[in-house]
Amino acid sequence: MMSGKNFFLLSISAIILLFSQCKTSDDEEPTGPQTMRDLNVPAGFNYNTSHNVSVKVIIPEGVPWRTTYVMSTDESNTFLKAMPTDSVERSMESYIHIPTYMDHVLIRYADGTLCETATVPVVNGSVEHTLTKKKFDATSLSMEVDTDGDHVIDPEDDYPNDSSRAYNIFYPGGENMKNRGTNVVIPWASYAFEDLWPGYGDYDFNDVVIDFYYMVVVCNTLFHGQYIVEVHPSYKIRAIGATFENGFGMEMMGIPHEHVANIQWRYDDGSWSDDFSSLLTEGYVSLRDNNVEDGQDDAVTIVTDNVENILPNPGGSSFVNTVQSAPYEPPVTIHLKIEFPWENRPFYGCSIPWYAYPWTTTALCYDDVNPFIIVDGERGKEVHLPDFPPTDLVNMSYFGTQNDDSDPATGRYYKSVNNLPWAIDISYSFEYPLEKNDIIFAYPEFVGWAESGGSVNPDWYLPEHAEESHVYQVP
Ligand SMILES: [Ca+2]
Ligand SMILES: [Ca+2]
Ligand SMILES: [Ca+2]
Ligand SMILES: [Ca+2]
Repeated sequence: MMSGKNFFLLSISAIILLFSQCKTSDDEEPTGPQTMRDLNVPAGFNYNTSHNVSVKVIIPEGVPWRTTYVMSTDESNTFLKAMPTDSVERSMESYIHIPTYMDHVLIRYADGTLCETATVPVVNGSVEHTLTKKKFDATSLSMEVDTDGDHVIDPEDDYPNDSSRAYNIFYPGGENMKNRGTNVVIPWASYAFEDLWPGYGDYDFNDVVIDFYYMVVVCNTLFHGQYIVEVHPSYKIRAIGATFENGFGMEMMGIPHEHVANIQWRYDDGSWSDDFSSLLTEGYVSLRDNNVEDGQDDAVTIVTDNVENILPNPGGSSFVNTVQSAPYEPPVTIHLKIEFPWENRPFYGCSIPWYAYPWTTTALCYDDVNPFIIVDGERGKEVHLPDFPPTDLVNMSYFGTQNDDSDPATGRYYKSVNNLPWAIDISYSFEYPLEKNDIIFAYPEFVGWAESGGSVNPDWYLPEHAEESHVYQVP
């Protein structure tokens, strides 16, 4: 039987043991990064969650020229629609812009009755496939009508009565091949900004959260590629976790401002308008006649000069949709239509936008889209995605100050000395972190992704990888 004294000593030992165990687990905790600022990110990493992938498809002998579709393997998304580009090699060559985690795509020719539909791997940034001919009834093919004569048969033509338009092509992806009617489902992607640049912020990446998709209207040629007729960016302002009043704009890099004929905008339920005065109320943005921003060589559109005018503070709080207990404000979408000047003349089977001549879908691509915020009403203070250059109106004196380690001479922009960004482009409408919740706690897989330069956890931002207690939940 245990004496009172022994029991006392045993209890003390147990308490000491318990205490030392607690101490051990306390000691172990700080081994991981405690903030985003602790990360060691390779210098060349650009935080891309998506990338360009070249596509080459060989079409068998005896198969008529039809549209090739490149889709996600579950067929929920269409990344490309294109007619053949080489009659001798019988090939269709183009590119797609897809999430880096996507390792296979689906290739379908026409409606799938002429060639076998195939799942094809993405290897080293390219997709190559030789189609296999199916047995088909040639007499039924002669029934296919091309009403507008642009070489795209009516069932494949998004504009069957318009020879100057053939397809709507979407990033991050459009709905399935029947691309008309009211059942259009378009996925969104997200831009997320930190607004204390050139100083570090708290890396909750919710100071401005804007979802987006881009629709490009192309005209089709047979064997001469695709030409851009219009660009339709759509921006959904979801959250403002900031006290600053920030603007938002987008530069089309390399497109001279005079190559844009006009820009119009509308809300979801509104009609197209030339008048930007209700979006630009702060007095620091001036527009040219074609609604691009004045003072810029390239075509720059300012969507709003103060996101808070579009998505007001509910109940006077300075944060919108980043504090779970605060009232929810439904996101507001602004659609833009950027038109290129026209010269209506037949060219390889369609009418080509004149200035848009060089702007094939390979010449103007996703990598030329340069979104940015304008910080707190100061036109010269912009925050861009890492390694994207500022516009002509930026105040260059901020670069290299505080935590910014930009080097304009080498094209290094908006990165800190340990290569942290102030903005990220996520190829999915992500559940952004709650106010003042560091993204490395909201998305623990972000750490390995960033520190490996993107080679592991490429889908860190999908909802199944979110820590629910650290992300904002739409009520
Ligand atoms: Ca047609
Ligand atoms: Ca057409
Ligand atoms: Ca922040
Ligand atoms: Ca914030």
